[in-house]
Amino acid sequence: MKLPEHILPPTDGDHYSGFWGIDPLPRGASGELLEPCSPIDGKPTCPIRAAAPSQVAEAVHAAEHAFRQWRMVPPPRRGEFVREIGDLVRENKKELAKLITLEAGKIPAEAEGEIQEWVDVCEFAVGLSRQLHGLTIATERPEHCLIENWHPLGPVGVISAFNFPAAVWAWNAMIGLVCGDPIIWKPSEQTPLTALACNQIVALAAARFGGEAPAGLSTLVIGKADVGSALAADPRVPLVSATGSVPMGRAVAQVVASRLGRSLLELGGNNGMIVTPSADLDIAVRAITFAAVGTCGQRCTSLRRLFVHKDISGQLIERLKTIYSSLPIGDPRESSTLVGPLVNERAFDTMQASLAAAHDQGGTLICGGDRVTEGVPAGGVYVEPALVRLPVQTPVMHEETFAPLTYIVEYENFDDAIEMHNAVPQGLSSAIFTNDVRQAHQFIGPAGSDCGLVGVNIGTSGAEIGGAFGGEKDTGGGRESGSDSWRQYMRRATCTINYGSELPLAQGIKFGD
Ligand code: UN1
Repeated sequence: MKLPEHILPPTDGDHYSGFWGIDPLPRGASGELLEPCSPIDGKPTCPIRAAAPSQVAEAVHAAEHAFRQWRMVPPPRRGEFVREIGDLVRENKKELAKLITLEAGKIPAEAEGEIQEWVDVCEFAVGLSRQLHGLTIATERPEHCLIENWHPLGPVGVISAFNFPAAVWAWNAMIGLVCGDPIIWKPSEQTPLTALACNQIVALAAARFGGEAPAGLSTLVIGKADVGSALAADPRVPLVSATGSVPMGRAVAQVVASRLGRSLLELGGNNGMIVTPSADLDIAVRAITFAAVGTCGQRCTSLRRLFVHKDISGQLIERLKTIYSSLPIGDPRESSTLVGPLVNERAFDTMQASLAAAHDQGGTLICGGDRVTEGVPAGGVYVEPALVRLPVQTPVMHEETFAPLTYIVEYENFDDAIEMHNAVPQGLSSAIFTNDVRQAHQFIGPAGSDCGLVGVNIGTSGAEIGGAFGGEKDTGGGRESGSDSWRQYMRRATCTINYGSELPLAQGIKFGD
């Protein structure tokens, strides 16, 4: 695949540099040489010189410097910068999506959808730039005024995963930028070209914007876990937003907490759906299919667990079996493909291990699970989406397997279904299919789904950017993107102003009067 050179920074000798700010030239990275491969065919995409952990400190230093300037730029003007970014993203949507296809193996519709999330969050952030508001609060003291000011927080570290190589950074970066924060980004080492292109878009926007966007405002530090650890450990980074596995998030959170920094975690999901007898099965099967096999089951919001009422399970399973068995699997660059590759061999091994465990735990394979080798590019890891029926929710269902693997368990009693749904360590996304208004409200109510994202008659994946995105329990508790997530990227100052000539003390205290 020809790379869209015009949106990538120039190569540094024979490789790209993984240390790259918004100033015009990449600086030499001095870490190890990374050689990521495309999930499509296992071929190397491009050699990247990783940033050394010491270069993280350099990036943070530059970000601190940029912060002093950027925090004084009025928020709506910062919004104009993000608008410039959004315009460039629109112009380059297809090229950016091609990089996601190359590095993450997504089909174009989903890769372009991911870039559209970036456009959407730019628009959200531009509007937000005029709405970063605090409260005025009633004060107990005469001739006093009590107000909240929201101020920029400082450099924000963003650690993102391979499966959403642009959008997750964009949620954090676009909101962080309008809030007045510089961004230091450690992307997945699987997707460096996408990261380089995204940062190049920011650099181009900075050039259009003029000197108001300082060097150091947006920096990329590509590397392995040591680079992420250096970012998490740096006391000059008040907020670290990390997306990825639960063990990664636990490690990052502990390091950040030990220096009393803030972390914003978006970790594993093990998302479930309840299908009740009144469900509209025509839309349910479509929702299940997109949620379970879209992105080859490699979204944190992918559907993994289905709880189906016993009266409809037979027909639902038959319909899903027919669809799962006829899905076009293959090269994501072909327009007919709906299921692209898994990211690597390890993902396939993990899926096989889960299938074996499910079998040992009493599961029956309804369809799928085999490797596909015919009619797909050699060197890629292609697999048939699998559907497994289990008598009860067994231990394997408590784990997130990042692959197109759907477990089905029958239920009889609705309360039991909710109980089973909530009985896993993760709490990201959830859904119910029902036309029963009571069950729908029970599911979205306080004793219903315990997840951060709760859908009625929709699938678990594909959240809009306008809502706060994230989940509970092992998912980490963070909320990114829309609603009032912006507050995490700012600090709150409670300001009390005495405009009188007396000095009344709070709580009516008299002190030496
Ligand atoms: C992720 O998989 O890390 O809701 C993010 C969705 C997308 C984001 C997924 N908007 O599926």
